[in-house]
Amino acid sequence: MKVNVKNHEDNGASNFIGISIINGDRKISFLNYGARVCEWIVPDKDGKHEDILLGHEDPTDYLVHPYYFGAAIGRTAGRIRNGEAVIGSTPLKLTQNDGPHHLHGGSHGFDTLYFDHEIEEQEDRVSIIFNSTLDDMTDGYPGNLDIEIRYTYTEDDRLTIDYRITTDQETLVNPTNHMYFNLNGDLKDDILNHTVNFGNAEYGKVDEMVLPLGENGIIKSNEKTIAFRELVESPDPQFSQFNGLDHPFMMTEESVVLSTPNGRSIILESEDPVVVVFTSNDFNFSDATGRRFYPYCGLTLEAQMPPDDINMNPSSKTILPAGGTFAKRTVYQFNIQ
Ligand code: FUC
Repeated sequence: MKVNVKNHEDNGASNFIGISIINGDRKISFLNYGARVCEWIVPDKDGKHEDILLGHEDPTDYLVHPYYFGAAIGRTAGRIRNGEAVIGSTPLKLTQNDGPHHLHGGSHGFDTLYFDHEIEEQEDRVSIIFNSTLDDMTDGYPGNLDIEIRYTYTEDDRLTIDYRITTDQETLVNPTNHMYFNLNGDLKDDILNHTVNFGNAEYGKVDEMVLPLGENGIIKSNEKTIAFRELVESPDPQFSQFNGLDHPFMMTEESVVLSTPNGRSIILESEDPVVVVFTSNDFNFSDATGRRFYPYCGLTLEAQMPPDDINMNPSSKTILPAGGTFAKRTVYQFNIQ
């Protein structure tokens, strides 16, 4: 395996550093800004190599498009109702960056940080270790935070994400990753031809601003694998309200399998209780290099604790005590079938 590091200083984008891992004819690329996964080039069953992630060639695009492409998300993924939460007896007032609500850690979330990086190379694997910090009360969260996000890519095309977060004061932590997959490759078709196996396909119902209602729904399907077309075009008001998905699905097994007719699949392995699936329902824009992003051009598989857990669950595990360390692992395994 080989590693290439590209400093984008030469084109005026002074703070951007791109890192690519080359695994034979496969390649995965990262960016220090937001500790992002930007590109993942893999073959299909006919040996055609294409990118299965949504990303931008010009890193300055990540500054202007608000969709968190490939980014690390934190301190807390998803929305917190009205930006309000109480930990212990301390009321928090978090940045309201999504109407009245708090979304994906606020305006200075992990996606906006320029991470330092280290590279560890071994024979069958490469790790990129991104480190950054957030100051006490940034976006209203107590605690100076140390953030380490370690991506490890192994020869068998397995991307492991290890999160390690420490705080000096009691705070909230619920990180995830916001890669958008399109296994058709190079965005050439939408994700409606993808299928997913969520186990029993129980999901959390949400209101019109994507806040949890505290009730679950079950997707009734004759097949164990559900077609995205069936979900996105469903007359169920839960899905028709967004013309697609923006919902937490319960992890009933330890993995979720995403597949396409071209043989590519991704298996998400996680110990988190939910995976949030967003199907880019409202996308309609082009980036600096003219790449066009359209409705259903990608979907996320965001492994995490439930959104707004702090307000929904009296024993929420999203509270990290002073001096505590949060650690979790999420794995995305690429396969060809
Ligand atoms: C997902 C969704 C949000 C938002 C964002 C870009 O995580 O839950 O609704 O649109 O991505």
